[in-house]
Order: sequence, then C-alpha cells, then structure tokens
Amino acid sequence: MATEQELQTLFNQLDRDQDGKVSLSELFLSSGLSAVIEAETATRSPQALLAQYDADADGQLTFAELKQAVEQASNLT
Ligand SMILES: [Ca+2]
Ligand SMILES: [Ca+2]
Repeated sequence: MATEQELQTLFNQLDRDQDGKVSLSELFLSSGLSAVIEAETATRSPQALLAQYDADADGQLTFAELKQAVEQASNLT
C-alpha cells in the first residue's frame, strides 16, 4: 500500500531524465524501485506493468497512469 505522496516520490526517483514519464529503460535502471511498483500494481515485470497500464500506449508511464494502476490494484491509500 502507498499514499499518493509516496507514489509521487517514487515516480520522481524513477523518472531520471525528469520528462514527466517513466520509460521501460528507466524502470530497468532502478530495479529496486521497480520492484516496489510491481508489488503495488500486482504486476511481475516492467514489461507487464507497461502492457497493462500504459493507457495511451506511448511506451511510457505518466504519474496519472501509475496512480491509476495502483488504484486498480486496490493499493492506493
Ligand atoms: Ca523519464
Ligand atoms: Ca503512457
């Protein structure tokens, strides 16, 4: 479980180039943080996370997409 604020912090750490989106390679660069996201979204890999929750299919997750993913997994507190 995570709060929106915790998710935002996590998202900012994952978004290394600070373009407001987390790409697959950014997920792979921070495997520890990705593991937390995977737990919160009930997915098993960065690819699965993107396949399931990249709503606009641009290959990257925005904070809104991430938040929705965690909400859908009922892990947003
Ligand atoms: Ca980025
Ligand atoms: Ca997207």
